[in-house]
Amino acid sequence: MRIGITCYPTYGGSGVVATELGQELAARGHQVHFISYAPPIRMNLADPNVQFHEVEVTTYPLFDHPPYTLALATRMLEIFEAESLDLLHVHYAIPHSVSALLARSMAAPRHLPFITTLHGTDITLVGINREYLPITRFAIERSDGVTAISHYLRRQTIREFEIQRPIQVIPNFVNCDLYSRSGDGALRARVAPDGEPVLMHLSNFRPVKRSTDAVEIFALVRERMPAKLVMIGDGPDRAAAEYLAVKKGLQHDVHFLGKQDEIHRKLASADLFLLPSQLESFGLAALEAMACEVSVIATRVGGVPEVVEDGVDGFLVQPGDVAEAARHAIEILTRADRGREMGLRARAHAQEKFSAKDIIPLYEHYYQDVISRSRAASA
Ligand code: GMT
Repeated sequence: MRIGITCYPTYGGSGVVATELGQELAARGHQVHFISYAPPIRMNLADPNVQFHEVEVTTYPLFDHPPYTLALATRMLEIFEAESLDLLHVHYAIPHSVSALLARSMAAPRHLPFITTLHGTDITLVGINREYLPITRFAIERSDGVTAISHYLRRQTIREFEIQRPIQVIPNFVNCDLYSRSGDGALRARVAPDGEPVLMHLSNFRPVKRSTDAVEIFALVRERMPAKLVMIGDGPDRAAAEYLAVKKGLQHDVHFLGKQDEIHRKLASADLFLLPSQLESFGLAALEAMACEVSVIATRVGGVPEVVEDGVDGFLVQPGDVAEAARHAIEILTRADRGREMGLRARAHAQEKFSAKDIIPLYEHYYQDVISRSRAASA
């Protein structure tokens, strides 16, 4: 198939899922065309089946807000014509589904079906603001196919948006060959030279991630045992988290690495992963950690219980309950095996339910289904 994929190219879960989906599809012989304003992070431009098409937004003094949605729709149509795309797959409803809807209308009577994948904040935060709700609902209703990355998000979309159409749940996935314990241990050797346990947090440091809670949890752990915390990523709350680490006198134990590539290598150095978010529709970073045999302490919110099984892969706590999270962390890290058995179970769970090799065919079938339904509807 020839597939156009649009996503946010920045540091965020939806862009990561879209990019890794594109690469997995390319590895299976499909032609994949990314259409966005910048090459997505984690994109492998060396793959001959992957191409990137930049959307340039012309600006003019009259435009306080350059019309990206329109430029994107135009570029989608151009790529459809130039590359004979079979379909468009847009990740994150706002504004990508609206651009795809416009592109499909402009392409008619030729077929340009589009699929919208909902990731979370497009529904739970952004979408429920009244100014975006009607147009987002319209574009979701008019999509040729809609998927959600968890059952929680599907339910939430139906409830908040009063959506009538079917929404298929296709969960996020992880490449278990790449994400494994066999990543190099260079990071561990650097941050924990005396063999201290390593806790890790990875996010875009937006307020919804409660990244400062990771520092609070670590501070309670550190009161009881030697340990190190690695904070990966960047975003609005990074400065607050750094300040908190200094305030607690932990600046030598907490390492802020900023944005990183080769995440699988970093995660493989961890003993425990912390995801203390206020809300997660899925929690992709937790799944990636699990694949690297790292047990997880996360919050019991949104779609997280669909990913992290409480007491099996790690533990779930209420958002903000740093004391309970720290209690679990200390319990795991003081076990004779320092949580290795739990980490192994976490990987087995990731392999069994969320392995890329099982999830990518679900997308392929869904694409075929959408293409045939769209052709049948206009025959
Ligand atoms: O969480 C973010 O700030 C990023 C956001 C995104 O769309 O990039 O993440 C959402 O999509 C991820 C990939 O599907 C999910 O793993 C995250 O749980 C989800 N975030 C929220 O629901 C807050």
